[in-house]
Amino acid sequence: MRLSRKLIVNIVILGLCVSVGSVLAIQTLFPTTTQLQQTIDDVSITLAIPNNPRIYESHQFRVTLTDTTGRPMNDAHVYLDLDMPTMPMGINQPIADALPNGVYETSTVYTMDGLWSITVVATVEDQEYRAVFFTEVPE
Ligand SMILES: [Cu+2]
Repeated sequence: MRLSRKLIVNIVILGLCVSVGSVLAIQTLFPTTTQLQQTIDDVSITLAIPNNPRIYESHQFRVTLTDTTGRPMNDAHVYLDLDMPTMPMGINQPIADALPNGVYETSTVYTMDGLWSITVVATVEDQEYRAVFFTEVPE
C-alpha cells in the first residue's frame, strides 16, 4: 500500500500537534516557576520564582509591575533583597534588568536551604514600593 502524500503530510502535522500539546501539558503539570503577587499602594508586583531551586545554582527571578488598570509599568528601578527570616545571610541584592512590558529580570543563588524572604524593591518616580515574599528552599 502506498500512502498518499496528503496523508503523510496530515500524519506529520498531527505528530507535531501532539508534541506541542505534550510540552504544554507537561509545563502545566510541572511548572518551572511559581507566581506570587502583591499589590502595594497602586502597584501590582508579581514575582516569578523557580520551583525546586538548588543551593548555589543560579536561578532566574522575574518581576512584573502593573498599575491598577493592568498597564505595564516601565522605567522602574528594581532590585531584590534575599535573606532568611531566622538568620542574617549577608547581602544578596541583585539588580534587575528592565525588559519590555513592565518586566524586570535578574538572577541569583540561594546559599542555604530553608525559608527565605525575597523583598522586591521597586522605585517608580522616586516612590519606593516593597513587597516581601517567602519561599522554602528544599535541602
Ligand atoms: Cu541561613
